[in-house]
Amino acid sequence: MVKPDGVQRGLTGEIIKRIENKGFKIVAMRLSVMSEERAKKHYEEHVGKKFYQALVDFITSGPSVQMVVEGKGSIAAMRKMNGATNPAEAAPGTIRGDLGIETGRNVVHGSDSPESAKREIELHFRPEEIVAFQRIDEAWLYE
Ligand code: DAT
Ligand code: MG
Repeated sequence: MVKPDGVQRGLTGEIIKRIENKGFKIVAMRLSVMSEERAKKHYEEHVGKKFYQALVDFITSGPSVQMVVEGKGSIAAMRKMNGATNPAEAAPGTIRGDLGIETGRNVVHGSDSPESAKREIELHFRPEEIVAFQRIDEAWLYE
């Protein structure tokens, strides 16, 4: 997901470009302002933490771009491409390392495991919104 700071800063295209250039496939995508109810479900693992309410307020503060990214190893690879949670500690070359400054404005979200990816995909998309298609370059991406 491109978070509201990323959308407001005009970084959506840059982030999509990195995903596409890597060779991954965006099989579902939507721009929307996340409802409070959905945001609370999205971040339910953080209930009770001191930053939880600020996180929910931030993620619902404007449009974000939710995506389903498909490809071999895509969950772990997207986490690496996103970089460390705190942009100050994120390596150069990562989205957060290149494009962010503070933890509470770290530009992107990525699912952290197959289980959370499944949960988050089901939270944000209906099955019919996920589109199966082949990239024309797949023979050159996979051996
Ligand atoms: P990540 O987004 O890298 O998966 P996370 O799941 O631990 O990180 O936390 C979710 C978001 O919550 C994170 O992107 C930014 C915010 N956050 C995490 N730790 C924080 C902290 N110590 N202070 C403020 N915001 C924090
Ligand atoms: Mg997380």
